[in-house]
Amino acid sequence: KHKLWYLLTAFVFFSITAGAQNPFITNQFTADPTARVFNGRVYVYPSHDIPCGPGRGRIGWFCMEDYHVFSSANLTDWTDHGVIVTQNKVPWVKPDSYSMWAPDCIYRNGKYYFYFPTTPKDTTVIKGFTIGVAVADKPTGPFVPQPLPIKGVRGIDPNVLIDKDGQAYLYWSQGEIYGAKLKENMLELASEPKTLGELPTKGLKEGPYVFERKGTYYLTYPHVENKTERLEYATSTSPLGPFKVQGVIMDESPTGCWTNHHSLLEFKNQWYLFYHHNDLSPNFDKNRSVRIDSLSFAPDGSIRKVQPTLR
Ligand code: FUB
Repeated sequence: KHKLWYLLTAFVFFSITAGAQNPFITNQFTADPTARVFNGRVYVYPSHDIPCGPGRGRIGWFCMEDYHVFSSANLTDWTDHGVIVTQNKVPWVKPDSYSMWAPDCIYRNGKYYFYFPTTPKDTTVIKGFTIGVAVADKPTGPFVPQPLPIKGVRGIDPNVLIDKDGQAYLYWSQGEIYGAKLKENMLELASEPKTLGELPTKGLKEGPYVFERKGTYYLTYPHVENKTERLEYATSTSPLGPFKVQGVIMDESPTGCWTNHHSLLEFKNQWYLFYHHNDLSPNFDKNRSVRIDSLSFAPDGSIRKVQPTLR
C-alpha cells in the first residue's frame, strides 16, 4: 500500500515539475522568446531553430523557416499551437532563405500584429534583413502576411511598444538599436528611424525589448563585448530616449551560447525574464532553447540581476 502511495506521489510530483523546468519547450529548438499576456494567458512567440543541412540554410549558422506560438495559463503546462507563419508563404520573402529570425507580437484594436525579420527577394529595395508584419484575429492565427515589408526599415529583431497615450513604437537592431513611431495602422513608420541615446559604443547590440514601468521606459538588449551576449538595460523618461545605461540583467551564458535574447513580462503580479540558452544542444549553440526565470525590481526601479536556474 505504501509503495503504491509513494509511486502515485512521485508521479504527481514529476508531472507537475517536469513542465516547469528549464528549458520549458522541449519538443523543438526555440530561441528569442517574446512573451505577451493576451486574455489572461501567456503566449510565447519564439524563433524556431532547425538543424541546417544540404539545401537547407548555411551549415554552422542559424536556420529558421517558420514560427510556432506556444501558450500557457500557469507557465508550467505549455501548448504548441503549431506553425503561424512560414517563409515560402510570405510573398516578399526570398524563398528557402531559412532566415526567419526573432519575432514579436502585439494586440491593437481587435487584431494581433506579428512582426518578423527576414531577407527579401527584391534586394533593389533592401539588402540584408528587413521587417514584415502578419495580422490575425486571434493570438494563434491564422496570420495573414502583408504583401510587402515595412518601408524604411533595415535590420533584425523587431519589438513593439504601445505607450499609455496609444502611440506605438517599433524598435529593431542593425548593429545599433533604432526606434521610430508607428502609424495607427501598425504597418507603416510615422517618423524617421533614430538611435536611442548613450548605449555602449563597443560591441554588437541587438534584440531590443522596451517596456514602461512606473513612468520609466526600460530599453533592454543583448550586448556582446567578449564571447557571448549579456542582457543589459538602459532607462529613459521617453520611449525614444535618450536612454542611459543602468546595468546588467543577466551575465554571459554559462553554457557558452553566443546569443541570448529575451523579453520581460508581468503576469499575476510577478515579473519574469524569458530568454534562451542551448541546453538541448550543448555542442551547437545555433540550436537554442527558451527558458524562464523570475525577475524583480529594487525599490529605486533598478532591475535585480537574474541568475539562470539549472535544468
Ligand atoms: O535568432 C537569430 C538571431 O540570434 C536573433 O535575431 C538575434 O537576436 C540572436 O538571438
